[in-house]
Amino acid sequence: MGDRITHLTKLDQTVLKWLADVQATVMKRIQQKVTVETKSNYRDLVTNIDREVEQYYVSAIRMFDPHAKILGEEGFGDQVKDMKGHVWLVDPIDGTMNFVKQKSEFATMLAYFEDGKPVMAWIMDVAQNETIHGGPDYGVYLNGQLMSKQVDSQLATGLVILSGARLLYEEYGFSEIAKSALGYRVYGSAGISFMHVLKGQANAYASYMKPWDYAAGMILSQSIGLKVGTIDGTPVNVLLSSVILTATQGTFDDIMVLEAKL
Ligand code: 2AM
Ligand code: CA
Ligand code: CA
Ligand code: CA
Repeated sequence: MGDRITHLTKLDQTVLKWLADVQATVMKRIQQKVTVETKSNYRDLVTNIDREVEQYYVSAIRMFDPHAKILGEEGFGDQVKDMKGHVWLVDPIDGTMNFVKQKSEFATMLAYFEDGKPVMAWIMDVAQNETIHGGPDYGVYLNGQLMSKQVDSQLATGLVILSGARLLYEEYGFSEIAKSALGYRVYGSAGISFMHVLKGQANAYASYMKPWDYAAGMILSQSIGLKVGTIDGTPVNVLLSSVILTATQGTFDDIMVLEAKL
């Protein structure tokens, strides 16, 4: 076990250095001209910074872990078909619209698996220079400070964070969840949303997400004792997009009761 912790500590320190590099570069580049393009539709934005950061991660991972497979949103990694061996999931800029319009409330995320087993994850709130990092055998840290498990809570007593589009179009029972909670919030970044739940500021976060949107948040949530699952109760397959719910146990159960009534 001592060897395992040494190995995880080295991994953590290595990735934290990459994150410090990315943080400094992104906050400098954000003051210069950012090239914004659209992908699948006019609201689906990508910038030169999203691409540059992903390329940085891909070359850093290749150097550190040459046999690893990398699944990155912007496509500079590999075609990952299974979770065998070392697999990294990368979201270079999460909340690109916030990045472009607010220059705040966007994240950068990495998740690392060995033979399908969650090992370590990192979510950085880039503008705040705040990172939540850790894993199931390592503990969960906020900027290097061990985080404690939150107290359990019910849906009616706290905030839930939801995807704006799903709420607006009343999909997946999101409006029922919002009505049953004390209050609801929409942040426009999966990473920032996960951070709020990890810190105990919200009871739950639910959104339709792609693998790189939720892989890191899922690992950190499970490692701190939060419940993570798909909203329809099917097992999570981290290579597939689905509606993922992360919540305290009590709130998770309350939301699943609502979902069963839909
Ligand atoms: P992105 O900025 O990395 O694309 C915004 O609502 C949140 O949802 C962000 O975390 C954003 O990630 C993600 N997102 C954007 N488009 C999405 C889509 N079509 N499906 C799922 N998540 C999406
Ligand atoms: Ca995107
Ligand atoms: Ca994302
Ligand atoms: Ca992204």
